[in-house]
Amino acid sequence: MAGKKNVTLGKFISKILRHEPGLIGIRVDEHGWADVEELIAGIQAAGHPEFDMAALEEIVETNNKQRYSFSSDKRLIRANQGHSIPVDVELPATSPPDTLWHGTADRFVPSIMEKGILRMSRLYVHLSPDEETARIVGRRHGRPVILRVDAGQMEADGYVFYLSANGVWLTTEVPVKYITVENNRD
Ligand code: HQG
Repeated sequence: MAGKKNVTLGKFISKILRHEPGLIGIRVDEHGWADVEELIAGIQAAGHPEFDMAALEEIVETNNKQRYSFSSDKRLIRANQGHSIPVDVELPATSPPDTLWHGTADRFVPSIMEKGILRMSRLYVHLSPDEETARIVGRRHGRPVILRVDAGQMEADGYVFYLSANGVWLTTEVPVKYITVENNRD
């Protein structure tokens, strides 16, 4: 079980690795990798003097969504997906299942059904392999609505999909014609 402190530190690490490495004065390379020693030193200096490699390893291993990966020698670390900074985490293009799901909040649906699902501040639109996961994602923003995405037809029409190391499906956009609003049973 990840403790409360680890959840807080995990969120801090996500923010650093996906959005703002400068927050603790470090850099990530073009593939999203940060130097583990620099990350640890930066987090220590940011008010967590007890933070060390063992604590980082525990967070990486117990993270509920497997958000981070070490390089094989454990000298580098990166977020598996979710970036807003422009990095290439070298995801292979992967054939999606026929149907994928996107969880959003009810207030976004009119705009989505006009413009499609856009990547907003992130590098990709995030799609879930099942409705339950999509519902959890949608709930983060408000009253959840589940959108069914015709990924099979999108692929047939030339859209490329990527599967992150932690099971999130990514693509650049989902035009309206591939979206169906599911009945909201929440
Ligand atoms: C919405 C979490 C208006 C979109 C989750 C979403 C996920 C539009 C919000 C990952 C729109 C962006 C990503 C349009 C899209 N008009 N609203 N045309 N197109 N939106 O957080 O997908 O915990 O950037 O529906 O589990 O919610 O961080 O994306 O509601 O995998 O690892 O704009 O974040 O993972 O919100 O979540 P986000 P998301 P982590």
